[in-house]
Amino acid sequence: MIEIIKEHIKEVENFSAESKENSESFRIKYLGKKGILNELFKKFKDIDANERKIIGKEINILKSKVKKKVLEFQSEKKEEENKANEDLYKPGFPIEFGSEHPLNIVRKNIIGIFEKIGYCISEGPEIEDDWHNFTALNLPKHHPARDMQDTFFIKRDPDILLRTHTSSVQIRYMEKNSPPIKTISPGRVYRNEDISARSHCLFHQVEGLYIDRDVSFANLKHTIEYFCKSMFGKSQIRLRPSYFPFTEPSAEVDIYWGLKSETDYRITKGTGWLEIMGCGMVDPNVLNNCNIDSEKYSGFAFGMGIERIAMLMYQISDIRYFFQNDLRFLKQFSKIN
Ligand code: 2NL
Repeated sequence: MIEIIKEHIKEVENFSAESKENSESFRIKYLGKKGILNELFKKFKDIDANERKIIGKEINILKSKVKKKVLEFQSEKKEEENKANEDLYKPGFPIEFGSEHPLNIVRKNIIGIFEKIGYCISEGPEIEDDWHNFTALNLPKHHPARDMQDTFFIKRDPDILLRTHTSSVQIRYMEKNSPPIKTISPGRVYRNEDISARSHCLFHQVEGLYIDRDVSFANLKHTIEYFCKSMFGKSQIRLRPSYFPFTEPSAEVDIYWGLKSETDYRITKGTGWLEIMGCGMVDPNVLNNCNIDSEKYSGFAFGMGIERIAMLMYQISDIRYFFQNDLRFLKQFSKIN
């Protein structure tokens, strides 16, 4: 008897149904009322007690193999039916629209404004060497901005670091191109700020650079006025003397925001004026460092923090909102409601 059962097991294992009828007759042959399994169970009753254990086990193996095969056919059949019933005209599942990050919206706005007046976009590595981040920018070896406090170093001697401004991109651009140069460099920058609840290490910046014959401070002022008018709808600005190692003279740009609302009072500390960026005439040393003849060419540069501009545009009170990825915050910038 054991041979007969083993024979059946082999047959079941090798069976594959070519058609619906085929699989149905297979099911009846084994699982039907007068099927093979029932017949085997009938005979099982008359078997010697010492053989029962082994034969019972084999019959059960056969039964489970048959059941598995039958289930396989059934699921195959269902799949085919589902495919046949698929309605190709059915509308798609609704997709939830995401929203653009406010920093991205503002970055694109800024870029668009400068592209209109002929600036190209330049990008570069976030991991920089000492030359492009510091030395070429006229930052002497012991300048405080180079301090461990402000810079994330990846490696020392030679120094490899996370760029602290996107000026490094513009150094690279000047090394590869000759004037006239008109480029803006948006990107991430890193500062090793003191550890406190309010501190953060990643910022976004846009820097601009224009180099040609006879570029003047008046050109710089006019460009910034154009930018402020396009970005904020306000063009009353003032340039306050300032200092950057890479520009001379240097200035801080304030925009007249006005004092129409309580928020205006709060954000301008009651003065109506708001600082929005830094700028200056590119220091001749910087031009020479990039093999641009400072006797022949001059230029201006400016830099602004995207977070700061976005906070003004959208009246965001805390910079940390940008990095928390709280959907309640982010959804407010959706174009589709
Ligand atoms: C700020 C001030 C500034 C620059 C960036 C620059 C770049 C080159 C040469 C000279 Cl390659 N200058 N960039 C100049 C003045 C100010 O940024 O407050 N940024 C957030």
